[in-house]
Amino acid sequence: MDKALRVKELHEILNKASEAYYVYDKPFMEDYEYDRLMNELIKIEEENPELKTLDSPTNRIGGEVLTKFEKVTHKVKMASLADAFSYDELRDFDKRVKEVAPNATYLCELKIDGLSVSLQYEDGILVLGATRGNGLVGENITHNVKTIKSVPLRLKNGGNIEVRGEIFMPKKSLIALNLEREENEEELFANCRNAAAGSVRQLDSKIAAKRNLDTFIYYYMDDSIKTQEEALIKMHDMGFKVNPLYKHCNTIEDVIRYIDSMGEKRPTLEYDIDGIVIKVNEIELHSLIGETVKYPKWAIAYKFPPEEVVTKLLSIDFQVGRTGVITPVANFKPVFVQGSLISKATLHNEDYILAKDIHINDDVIIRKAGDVIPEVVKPVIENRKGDTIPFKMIDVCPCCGSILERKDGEADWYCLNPNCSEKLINKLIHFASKPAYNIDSLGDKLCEQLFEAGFIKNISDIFNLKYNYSELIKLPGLGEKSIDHLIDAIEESKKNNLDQLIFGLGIRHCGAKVSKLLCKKFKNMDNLINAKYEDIIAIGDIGDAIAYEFVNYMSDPINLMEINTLKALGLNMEYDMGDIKENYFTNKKCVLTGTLSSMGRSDAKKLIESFGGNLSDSVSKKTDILILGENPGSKYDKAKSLGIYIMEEEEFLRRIKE
Ligand code: 0OW
Repeated sequence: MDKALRVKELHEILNKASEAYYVYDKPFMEDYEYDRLMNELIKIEEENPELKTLDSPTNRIGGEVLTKFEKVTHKVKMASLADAFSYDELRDFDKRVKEVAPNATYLCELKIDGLSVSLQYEDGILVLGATRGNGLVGENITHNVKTIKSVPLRLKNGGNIEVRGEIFMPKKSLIALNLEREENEEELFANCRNAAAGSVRQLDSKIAAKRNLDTFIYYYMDDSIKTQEEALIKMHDMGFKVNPLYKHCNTIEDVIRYIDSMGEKRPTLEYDIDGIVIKVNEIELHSLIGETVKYPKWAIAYKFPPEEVVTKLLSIDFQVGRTGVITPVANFKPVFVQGSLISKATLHNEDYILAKDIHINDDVIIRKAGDVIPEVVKPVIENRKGDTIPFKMIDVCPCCGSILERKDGEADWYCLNPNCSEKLINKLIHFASKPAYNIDSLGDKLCEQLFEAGFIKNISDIFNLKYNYSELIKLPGLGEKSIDHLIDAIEESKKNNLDQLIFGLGIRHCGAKVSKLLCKKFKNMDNLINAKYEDIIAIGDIGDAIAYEFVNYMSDPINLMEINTLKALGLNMEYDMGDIKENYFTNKKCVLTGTLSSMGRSDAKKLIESFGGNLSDSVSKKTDILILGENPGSKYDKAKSLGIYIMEEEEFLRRIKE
C-alpha cells in the first residue's frame, strides 16, 4: 500500500483509539493492538522521515529534548482565582455578583489541583502548549504536552482556537512514581501537583511521556457560546477531556449543597482537588461584573479545609539534627491524605506531644497543614482500649549516648557532643544540599557513606576528597565516572557566592535569607568574622537571637580554624552583589500596607530586592519607607506615629522606574 496513505490511515485509527480511551473513557481497542499499530507507524516514520507530521500519534512517546524553555506571552492573560474559605464568603461573593447581575446563575467545577496550561491549535493542529507562568508570560512546554494522551494532537473539525485547562497527575501515578524514585534514591514528590509541575518541566519529553499526566480542560471562548456549561459541552464534543462532575446551580445555596456533596466524594476521586470553582454561567455577564488587577470578579475558588484522616501511631523515633536538636518523629500506618501517601510526621518536641497527650498505639488524626506538611492533629482518645503507651522523652542521644540537655525556657532537647556522628552527618548533608552549597551528586546517601567510611568528618574534608581518589574508587557503588563527576562538582562549587557558604555552615537561626542579608551588608568573610553584635542587629529583619548566635559562632576558635581551612582550599570568600541595580531603594527597609493596584505584593518585593532593598512585614523604628496601597492596615498608623516616610503608589512606581 502507498506509505503516505497508510500513515494517514494509522493516524485516524490511533487518534480515534486514543480519544476513546483517554478522553471519553470508552476504549474499543486492546492495548496490544494499539501498540502494534503504533509500532508500525514508528517504523514507517523511521524509514520515511518526510512522512512524520507535527500531529503524528508517535509524539505520544516523546523524544524531543530541549536545552531550555522558551518564554511565551499569552495573548489574553491567564487569570487566577480569588479564594473563599467559608460558605459565608461565598454568600458575600453572591451578593456582590447579584448587585450587578441579579439574574446570574452559577456553573460549579471541581478545582483540579495541578498546573494550568494553555493549548493553541492552528488548522486543528496542536501548535503550542504553554504554562500559565505569572499569568502574562509562561513557558513553552509543547514537547511535553504532546505526550499527554488526553490532549488531542489534531481536532476533528480543524479550527484556530485556544483552550485552557489543568494538567494533573492521577493519585495512582504519584504512588507508582514515588516508589520508583525511592528505589533510585531520588527525592519524592510531596503531592500530585508538585509531581505534575516537575514532570512538565522536564526538558526531555521521553521522561514526561512516562509520567501518566492527564488533563481536564475548562476554558474556551467563541461568539457562539453563551454559557460556561455550553463551553464545557462544546469542548467535550471537540475531543477535549472535560471533568464530568460540573453542575449548573441557580442559587448560592445550591452551590453550597453541591460543595458538600463533592467534599464527601473527594477522597474517592482518582485525582486531587483542592476546592470548587464557582463561575457565573452567563458569559455576557462577565464583562458587566468585571475583574480586579489579579482576579475575575465573576468567579471564585472555594478551598476545602485540609482533609483529615485517622490512622494508627505505631512508634516514635528520634532524629538528631545538624545543630544537635532532637526531633521526635511519629511513624504511623501509611495513609493517603490529599494526594500523598504519608507514613510519618514530625512531633516537633516533648511539650508538643505531652500537650496533645499523644500515646504510642493511639488512633491519631492526620492532615496536611498548608497542603504539604503532614501534621498529627490529635489522638482519638475515645478509641483507646488500654493498650496505648504514654510518651516518655529519651534522656540520652539515640546516636552517641550523650546526656541530652535542654536550655531554660526552650522546648527543644539537644545533644551537645560535638563529635556526635548523626549531627556531623546532618551538617555535611545540609552543607552539600541544593539551597546551601549545592554540590551536585553529593546527596544524603553519599554523604553518609563517605562519613561512615571515614573520608569526611568536617566540611573542609569534602574539598580534600580529591586527594583520596585511589581509596574512593574502592567504595561500593562508586565508579570512576561518578567519582570524577563528584570531584569536578566539588571544585566547581568553590565559586559559589558567599551567602551559600554562610548558609552551608549551619549557624543556628542563620537561614538562606538571613545569610543573604548578612553578606549584602558585610560583603566578605573577614568583615563577617569581625562583625559586631550592634552592627548585625541594625540590619532590618535580623533579631537579637540571630545576632547573638552569629557572633557566638564567629568567636569560636574551632569554627574560625575551619573557615581558614576553607579559605586556604580556595572557596570564594566574597559576596557578589549580582545584578543589583543601585537606586533609591538600595539598602532601604520598606514595608507595604494595603494592596497596590499596579502589582501584587510578591512582584513589589522582587522589584525592591532587585535594587538591594528589602520588603518586610512589620513596621519598626528601623523601617525607612512605608508604601501605601489601597485599604491600608494598622501598619499605616504605626508608621505615622514613628515618623516613617509614607510613600504613595504613584511615587513608588516613579522611583522604581528611575
Ligand atoms: N483548577 C481548576 C480551574 C477551573 C479559570 C478561567 C477563569 C478564571 C480561572 O480546575 N476548573 N477553572 C478555572 O477557571 N481555573 C481553574 O484553575 C485556576 C487557573 C489558575 C489558578 C487556578 O488553578
